[in-house]
Amino acid sequence: MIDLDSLVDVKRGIQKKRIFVDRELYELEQARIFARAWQFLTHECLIPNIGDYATAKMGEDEVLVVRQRDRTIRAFLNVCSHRGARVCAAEAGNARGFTCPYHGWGYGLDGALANLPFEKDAYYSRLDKLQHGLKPLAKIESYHGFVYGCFDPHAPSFREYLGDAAYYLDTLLGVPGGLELIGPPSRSLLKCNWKTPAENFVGDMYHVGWTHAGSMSVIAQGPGRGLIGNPPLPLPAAQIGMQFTSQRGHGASVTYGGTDVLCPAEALLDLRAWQAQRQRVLRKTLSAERVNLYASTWNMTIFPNNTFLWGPNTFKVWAPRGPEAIECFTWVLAETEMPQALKVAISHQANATFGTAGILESEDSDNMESMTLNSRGFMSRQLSLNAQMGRGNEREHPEYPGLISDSNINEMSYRGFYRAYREMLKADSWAQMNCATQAWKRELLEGGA
Ligand code: UNU
Ligand code: FES
Ligand code: FE
Repeated sequence: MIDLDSLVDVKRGIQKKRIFVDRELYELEQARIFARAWQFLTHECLIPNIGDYATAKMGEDEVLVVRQRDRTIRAFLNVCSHRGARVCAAEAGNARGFTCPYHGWGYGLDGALANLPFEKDAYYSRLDKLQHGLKPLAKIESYHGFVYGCFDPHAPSFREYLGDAAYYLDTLLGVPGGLELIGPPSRSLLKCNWKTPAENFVGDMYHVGWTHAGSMSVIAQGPGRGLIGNPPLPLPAAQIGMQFTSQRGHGASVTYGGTDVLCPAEALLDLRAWQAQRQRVLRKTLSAERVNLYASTWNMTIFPNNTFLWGPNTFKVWAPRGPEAIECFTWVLAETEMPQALKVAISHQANATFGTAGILESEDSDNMESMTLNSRGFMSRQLSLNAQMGRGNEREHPEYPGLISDSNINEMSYRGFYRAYREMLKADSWAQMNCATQAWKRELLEGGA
């Protein structure tokens, strides 16, 4: 039996290093997190037409997401009901149905078994086709065009799952015309535990001026340049940014201004003009705080393993493949109403910085792989991880929901992520989680007291 309280000590803000390599814990994560949490699948704009499909990963399961004849979206395990081969081998495309490459069982767009070879001659019509469709997901929802799925029929709605994080996400998703993803996603394999990127994106601005000092010194523009090498902050921390965390572990670090920090010089003026015009529009309906959030740089994780950068504009899923490996999917994030030329510039920026071969991506990957490999040793894995930065400074805010800290360089959202992680591993049901979470703020606040 795993002693979760000793692996994740919420009050002290520490975790055991073995969380990155332990096989038994990994299996528990599959059962309790990836089989129950909402996970990102695709964006509606990537499967606009009837018969359009994309494959996605939920935990280690492969899922086939399909636009139906009535224009709704359904999703199924990409597993043939006959002998279990992968039904659809392509990453994305358009089809009238799906035929398994092994023995030719044919499924409709709705996942129903439509064609059974030798149905009369060899099965003597005794196989009930209705019982042998593709296994559908329990839940699927489109949130402002972003499609999420869930295997657990008892899970709350995606909006409820977001909780306090919805306020922050809606600030971006609510721009006129909304957001879109540019695909297909690039895919890469990394030798790291899935939590190493999830925790980095949930709120690590600490590493940016240091890990990325090399690439930032070449490409950073504007005020972001001032952070290279982690010099003393030029302003009080509260004027540089904030961090938030929420009940289910979603969180972010927000750096005020500087969304153009990594923007290529030739697109800089266009991007600034676009954002200035957007801010004028948003000011009519949103509070000053929210307009400021729109105009800021974000690192965010939607628990468990969906992360994005607002500013550099990459949107990712870090799908687990065993304790020490992941498959990373990367899309580019853009505002739907942006002119095409600006989307192209953003796409170049995103791929050059945090795409598969992005120069900042490789700096991050080095850290994520070393943290994982370095947790394998018998002695090393008994050490602890420290996420105590900013303890005692977390607080509630009159406008911002959840808990916030008055600095973007902080580890409050790490503590929030691992608090929710431990709770989801421990709880037998959503009711138990809901009961435990009523005290979530108190537990984090008491840690700092
Ligand atoms: O590494 C990061 N998370 C980052 C780097 C975020 C924003 C700008 C640069
Ligand atoms: Fe943070 Fe070493 S300084 S991991
Ligand atoms: Fe980074």
